Amino acid sequence: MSYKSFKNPVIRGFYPDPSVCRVENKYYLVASSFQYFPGVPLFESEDLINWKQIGNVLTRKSQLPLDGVESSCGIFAPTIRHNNGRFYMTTTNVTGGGNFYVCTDDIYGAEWSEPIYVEQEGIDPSFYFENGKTYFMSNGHDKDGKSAIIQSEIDIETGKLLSEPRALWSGTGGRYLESPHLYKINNCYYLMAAEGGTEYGHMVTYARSENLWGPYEPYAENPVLTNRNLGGYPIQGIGHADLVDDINGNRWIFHLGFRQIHRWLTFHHLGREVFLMPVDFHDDGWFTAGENGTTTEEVSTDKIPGEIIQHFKNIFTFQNIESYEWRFLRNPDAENYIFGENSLKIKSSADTLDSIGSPSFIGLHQKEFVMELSVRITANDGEAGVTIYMDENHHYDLSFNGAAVKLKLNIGDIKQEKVSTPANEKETLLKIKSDAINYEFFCGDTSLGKAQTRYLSSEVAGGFTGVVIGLYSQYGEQEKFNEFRDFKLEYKQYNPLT
Ligand code: 6LW
Repeated sequence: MSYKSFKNPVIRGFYPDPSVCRVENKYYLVASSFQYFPGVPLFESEDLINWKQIGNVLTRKSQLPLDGVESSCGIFAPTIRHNNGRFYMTTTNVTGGGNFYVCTDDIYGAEWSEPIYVEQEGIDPSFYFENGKTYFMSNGHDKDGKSAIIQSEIDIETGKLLSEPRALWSGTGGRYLESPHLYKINNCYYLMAAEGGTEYGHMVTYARSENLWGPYEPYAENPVLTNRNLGGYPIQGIGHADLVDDINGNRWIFHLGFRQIHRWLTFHHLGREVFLMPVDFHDDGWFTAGENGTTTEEVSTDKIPGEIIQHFKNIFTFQNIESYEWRFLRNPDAENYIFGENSLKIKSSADTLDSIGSPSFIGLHQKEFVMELSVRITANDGEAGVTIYMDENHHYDLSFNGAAVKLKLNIGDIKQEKVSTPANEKETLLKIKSDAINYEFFCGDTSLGKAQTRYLSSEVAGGFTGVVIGLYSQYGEQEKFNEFRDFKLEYKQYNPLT
């Protein structure tokens, strides 16, 4: 037997709430996107461990109205499923419209449909298809007002409820019962959920039944997967999971987790990422997951062919970034951005990085603790720069206005212009280097100082997102573009255990 080892997370950076489906030998995965546009990034894989983004599901304002949406609101957890040749993605816009789904017959080509709304309470909607019927589940409440996973039958053409939502299971008593997914495996229904909240107490639990509507019997050893008892381990917050089978009949659990910045520092700023562990079904019909019910950074398995090599994209330049990898804040004005061969021009909008509007900002999710970034900026109007952005109240900005390079730190109510150094040329070179603990900011080769990663973490900023590295323009008054050239972002893998 040949053992293959792969590294977690398999998708790195802020891509929370993964949901996966397989069609023949290809897997498709979606993640939450909150206030970012386009919404619900879509990935593809042929081997479970190498993932490539192939687009985004929500690409139009009519599907994704985000005006004035607060950070970490907007689009919550999605589910992707394939039925009768059609892909469906369901999610919640918590700021407007609630639960809805979109569909496409061609995941590589046409854009997805307009939203079809479903009048069912709760978040984390999911589908189960059987015998021409569609069942729709979400988190919600039972008749007594207690948290429960609820399910209705819907008309898949119109989204109309064909039955009242009914409670299926109330979990094991953990807070925030959410993330329901239903599967039929070997003639038995399995209802999986997450509990404990998406922080250090997060966990995956499940129950099973011979009947679609229950009663559901909980797995006696719940939680089936959690790292909540692994103090000091760098991977935490394991939960919100989806099962998928491969073409050889092996089963896998995709789920979210996060990497804390150091064994003894319980902060994470890269957001919740995508992890993968094997699942084992036993003769009694119950399943176990992961390594003794936990998620590890290094996974050794005989279920992935030995010849498959895990690659990560570690260098990002204007030439190799796919258009759909860029993230904008809320609904952007496309006229503020001009893409060239090795250049990007950005014109200020009326909004700034400190607002919940749509500042002129175009970003990439930070994928590794250790990175080196450089970009050449020609400033023509207002301020142009690079921001290490968690939300409007938590961001570090390295900026240039044609006269000075400034490092500005924004940590909640504390805002400090840490350094300002004169730079009289119209063009300057900005650099940022980071490790798990600090960012260091440079004008050319001159260091302007450091700022700690922890103040941009979810533990400090709150919310559900992770750091996005943004190129921005603001405070322009003449409708002129600032120009960014020679952008290079290079990552190194790093294990906080070593
Ligand atoms: C998501 C919920 C959760 O909808 O956090 O960790 C919410 N799980 O299931 C936002 O990501």
